Amino acid sequence: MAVYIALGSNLGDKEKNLRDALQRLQDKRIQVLCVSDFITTEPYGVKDQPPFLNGVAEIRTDESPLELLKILLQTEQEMGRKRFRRWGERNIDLDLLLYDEQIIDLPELKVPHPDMQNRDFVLRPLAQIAPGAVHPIMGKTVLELWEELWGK
Ligand code: PH2
Ligand code: MG
Ligand code: MG
Repeated sequence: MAVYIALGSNLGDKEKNLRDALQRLQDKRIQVLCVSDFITTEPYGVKDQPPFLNGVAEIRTDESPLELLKILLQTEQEMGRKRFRRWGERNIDLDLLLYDEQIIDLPELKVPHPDMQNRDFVLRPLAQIAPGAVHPIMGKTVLELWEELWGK
């Protein structure tokens, strides 16, 4: 079983925010198995905002995908996240990318993350720690998706 989450921050002490989030997840019985390098990335989508620090982590948990989503959102709230605008600046963002090879299509949760194949700031760190992880809808590995994004 392999579950991957994305971490991002572009407000405040970004590295501290990512590390704080990982610690808070561990305090909630979520085992952090592996963490990618943190990379500085240009804002994607909404461009008039500060650069991001991004990374991904492999975690292990007994929580269901929906329970895990709740924990991720709760952790963002605990850390005082404010929502200024969609795709805008935030001190912490925790997104569920892959949950084994499950496909979930609910209004509140889509897994795999519906835009992950278009995001270098997700695929690059994910390819570092899980190049062979499979995207269950596209039927491709993370490494293949990353190479395709770069071939575009
Ligand atoms: N998150 C977004 C929108 N744009 N750009 C970068 N570089 N990194 C992010 O984490 C990010 C983004 C919405 O979640
Ligand atoms: Mg996000
Ligand atoms: Mg999010």
